[in-house]
Amino acid sequence: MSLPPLTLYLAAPRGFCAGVDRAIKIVEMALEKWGAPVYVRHEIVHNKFVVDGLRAKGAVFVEELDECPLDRPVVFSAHGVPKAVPAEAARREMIAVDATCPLVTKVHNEAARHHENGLQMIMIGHAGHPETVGTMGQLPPGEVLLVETVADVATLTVRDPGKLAFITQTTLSVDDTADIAAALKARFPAILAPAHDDICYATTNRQMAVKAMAGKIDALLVIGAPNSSNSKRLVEVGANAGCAYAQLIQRAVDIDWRALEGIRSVGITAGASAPEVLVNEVIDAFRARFATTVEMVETAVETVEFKVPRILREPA
Ligand code: 2E7
Ligand code: F3S
Repeated sequence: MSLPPLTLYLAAPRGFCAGVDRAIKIVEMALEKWGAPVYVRHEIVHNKFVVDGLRAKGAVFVEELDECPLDRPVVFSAHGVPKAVPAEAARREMIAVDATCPLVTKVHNEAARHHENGLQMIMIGHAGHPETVGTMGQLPPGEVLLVETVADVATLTVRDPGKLAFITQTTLSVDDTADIAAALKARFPAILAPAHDDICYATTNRQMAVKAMAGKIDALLVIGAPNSSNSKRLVEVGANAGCAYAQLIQRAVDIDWRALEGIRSVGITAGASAPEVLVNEVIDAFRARFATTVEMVETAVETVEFKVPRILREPA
């Protein structure tokens, strides 16, 4: 029996960004340097496959510092931590390695600089997400106000409309953020803005590739975790760009084959925390069911790399 034909469009860039590469390397190098167990505060990146792999090598994942013994190293996840967390680790005299993405640290520094200049901050982000919690936690309570939607802008109560700046989470929808930033500028004309926003290159590039493939595909599958902000944004971008069927899947086993019946072209991308082995697993699952042709939709080439912290480059 011959298999039905199907074209798989593969987004490029997709998958791991430089911050994720670095964060995973930090945990691996910490395990090499100090042996197991190495504690990691929060999932190093939001991917079960990555977390399970590191757990098998001796990493122990916890949510709070007080779950870590004093005599073992602790790594802070790529999403960043409130200022109180490294301060508490230092007070406890723990070895702490910070895997916060340098592009998140840049936003932390931006917030601190505005605060020193007497500005109150407004953060565009998602409530409760660890990056938002970490960035807001760089400043004292009340100094960073959160907005999630254009509607939130109208209800903000600020200290002084003439002394404001805004920052953003790095993994937001580029288009939604532009709308919220415009609403902020309309309501507070004096607000200081980042050059564009604080959305990182990886988020921007992955969204751009999805937009480029949207017109060619009947369905979009985004490989990523349900708690991965950047992955969820890719599903939304696909839906907004006209994909009638856009789904987040963690692995090939999550594909709803019945929903794909009769479909002839599928777009595949992966969030910044999803490893390429899972993309290959999904491609193989298609090859088993369809006469599959794979085509690349490449909208950017990424060359960004980040160094690991010095403590891991020095001998033990
Ligand atoms: C850190 C940051 O782990 P992720 O899925 O995280 P998000 O923030 O998208 O939920 O992806 C990698 C990553 C992205 N941003 C890590 Cl601040
Ligand atoms: Fe950093 Fe962006 Fe990746 S903030 S961890 S480069 S998705």
